[in-house]
Amino acid sequence: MLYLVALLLHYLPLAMGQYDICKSWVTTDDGPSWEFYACQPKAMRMKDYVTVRVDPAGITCGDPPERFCTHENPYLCSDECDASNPDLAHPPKLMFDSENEGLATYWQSVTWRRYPEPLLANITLSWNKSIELTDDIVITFEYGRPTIMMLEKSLDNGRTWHPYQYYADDCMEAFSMPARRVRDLSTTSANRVLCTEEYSRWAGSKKEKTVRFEVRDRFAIFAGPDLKNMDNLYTRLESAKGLKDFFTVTDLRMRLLRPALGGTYVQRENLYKYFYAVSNVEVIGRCKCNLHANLCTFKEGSLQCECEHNTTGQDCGKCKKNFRSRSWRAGSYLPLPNGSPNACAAAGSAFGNCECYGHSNRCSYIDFLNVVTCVSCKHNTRGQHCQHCRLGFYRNSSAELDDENVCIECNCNQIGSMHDRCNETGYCECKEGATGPKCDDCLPNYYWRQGCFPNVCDDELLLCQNGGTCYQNQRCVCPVGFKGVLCQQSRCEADKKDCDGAPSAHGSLGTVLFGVLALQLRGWVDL
Ligand SMILES: *[C@@H]1O[C@H](CO)[C@@H](O)[C@H](O)[C@H]1NC(C)=O
Ligand SMILES: *[C@@H]1O[C@H](CO)[C@@H](O)[C@H](O)[C@H]1NC(C)=O
Ligand SMILES: *[C@@H]1O[C@H](CO)[C@@H](O)[C@H](O)[C@H]1NC(C)=O
Ligand SMILES: *[C@@H]1O[C@H](CO)[C@@H](O)[C@H](O)[C@H]1NC(C)=O
Ligand SMILES: *[C@@H]1O[C@H](CO)[C@@H](O)[C@H](O)[C@H]1NC(C)=O
Ligand SMILES: [Ca+2]
Repeated sequence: MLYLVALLLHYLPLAMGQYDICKSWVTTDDGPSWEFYACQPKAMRMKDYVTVRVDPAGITCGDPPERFCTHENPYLCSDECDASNPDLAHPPKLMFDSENEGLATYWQSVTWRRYPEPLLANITLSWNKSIELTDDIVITFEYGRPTIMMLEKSLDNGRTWHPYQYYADDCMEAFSMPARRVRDLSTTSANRVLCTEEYSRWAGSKKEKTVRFEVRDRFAIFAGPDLKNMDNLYTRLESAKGLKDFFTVTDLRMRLLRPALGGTYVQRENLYKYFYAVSNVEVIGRCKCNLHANLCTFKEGSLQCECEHNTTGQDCGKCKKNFRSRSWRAGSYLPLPNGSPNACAAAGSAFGNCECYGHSNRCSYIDFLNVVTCVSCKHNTRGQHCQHCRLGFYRNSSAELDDENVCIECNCNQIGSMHDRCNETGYCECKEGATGPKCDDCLPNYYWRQGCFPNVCDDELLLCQNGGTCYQNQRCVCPVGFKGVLCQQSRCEADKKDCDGAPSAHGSLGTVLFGVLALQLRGWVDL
C-alpha cells in the first residue's frame, strides 16, 4: 500500500491535472453546450500490458538444469536453475510480476560457459500500440548490471528498429562513442542518442542494481528540475520537430552484450558467476491517442484508445465515418492550458451538406447554382464532394471514398490509346490494332512500331515468296532478283521482252521514240 502511494506521488506531476478531460458541458449566453479540449490518458504501468520475447532460443537457464554462483560468493556455487521445477525456474514473465517485499523474482540467462564466445541475449517488449513514455525506464538486474548493453526502440510494431541508448563501462571501447550524461544535454539536444557509463560500472551487485533510460532528466531540460513547468514542456513537445516521437515507442529491445564481471577481468576457471538476471522492467507511459482520448483500455489482447472528438482507430488516428468533412488532425497542447481538440467535423456541419471525404479542407458556395462545393480536391479527386476521380484516374475498388489512394492513374499508353482516360476498371480505349488494359500491346496480326500496324508479312498467310525472309512482320527481305512487298516480282532488265509487270521508264521512252520513227516513215510528220 505504502508502495502504491509512493508510486502515485512519484507520477503525480505527469499523471494528474492537465489535459485529462476531453469535453465539458458548459452554459453560455446561447444556452448549454459541449466544449471540447485536447485530452490524453493517464500514465500507466505499461509492463502490465506487454508481451515479451527472449532471444536466442535456449538463452533462459534451466534446460538442462545448471548451477551458478555469485560475484560475492564465487566459490559457493550451490544455486541451481531448473526450468522443470517452479521453485528453481527463472522464466521471462518474472521480469513483469509484482515484487513482494524482500523476495526478488527474476528471469535468468544461462551462464557464460561458452566463453570466449560472447554471451548475448535480446529481450524484446511489444505493446502492439504506440506508447508515450512519461517516466524513466528502469531495468533492475540482480547479481550485477551488464558491462555492455544497448536499448533499442521501434515505432512501427517491430518492423524497423533504432538505437535508443548505449550503456558500457567504457563507451569508447565498446561503441567508439564518448561517454555523456543526459543531465548535460541542452534544449537543442534533448533527443540525442548517447552512450552512458553511469549504469555499467561495478559497485557490488547489491548496491547498484538499476539501469535507466532517463525520461525525466530529458523532460527537466524544459520543465525544470522538479518538472514544475510542464507548460513549457508541452509547448516544446508541440513545436520541436521529432521531440514527441522521441518519447514514443511501440516496442523496446534490450540487447545484453556482456554480463557483469565483478570489477575485474573474466576468470576462465569460474564461468558460473557470469550471467544476466533481470528482476523487473518498469515502463511508465500513456497510450498515444493523438490528444483525442482520455481513456485507454485493454481489449482483445491489446491497448486501445477510447476515442472522442469523433475520431476512431487504435490511436484515434482518423475521423469516424460521416465525420470527414475536414482532414483528420491530431489535437494540440496549445494554446495553454486546454489545448485545441481539432475535432473531426460531421458532414453537413460546416455548410449546407458538404462532405469532401477528407480530400479538401474548404467548401465554397456558388451563388448562381445555389450549391456548396468542395474546393481544390486533393488526391486526384474532383466533384462537388471530391467523390469522383479526375480525368486520367480511376476508382480504386479496394479503397474507401475517404482513402488517399482512392484514385489510381490510368497510365494509358500515349501512342496506343485514343486518350488518357480509362473506364472504371482501369481499361484504356485503344486505337485500331492496339490492345491490353493500357493499350501497350498489339492484336494478333499487328506489329508494334510507334503504334500498332497491320503485319506486312508473317509465317502463315502473308508469306514472303521466292526465298524472301520476313523481318519483324514489317517487310520481306528479298533475294537479289526479286522485289515487291512479298518478293513476288522478279527484277528484269529494261530491254527484255518477256519481262512481265510494269514497263520501266527506259522502256517507255524507247516505245515513244519507236512510235515517232514509225510515223515519220509513213510520211505523217514533216521533217
Ligand atoms: C538481437 O537483435 C538484433 C537486432 O536488433 C539482431 O541483430 C541480433 O542478432 C539479435 N541477437 C540475438 C542474440 O538474437
Ligand atoms: C494489434 O492490434 C490491432 C488493433 O487493435 C489488432 O487488430 C491486432 O490483432 C493486434 N495484433 C496482435 C499481434 O495482437
Ligand atoms: C461528434 O458527433 C456527435 C454526434 O453527431 C456530436 O454530438 C458531437 O458534438 C461531436 N463531437 C465533436 C467534438 O465534434
Ligand atoms: C488501393 O487502395 C488500397 C487501400 O488504401 C491500397 O492499399 C492500394 O495500394 C491501392 N491501390 C493502388 C494501385 O494504388
Ligand atoms: C472496361 O473495359 C474492359 C475492356 O473493354 C471491359 O472488359 C470492362 O468490362 C470494362 N469495365 C467497365 C466497368 O465498363
Ligand atoms: Ca520480478
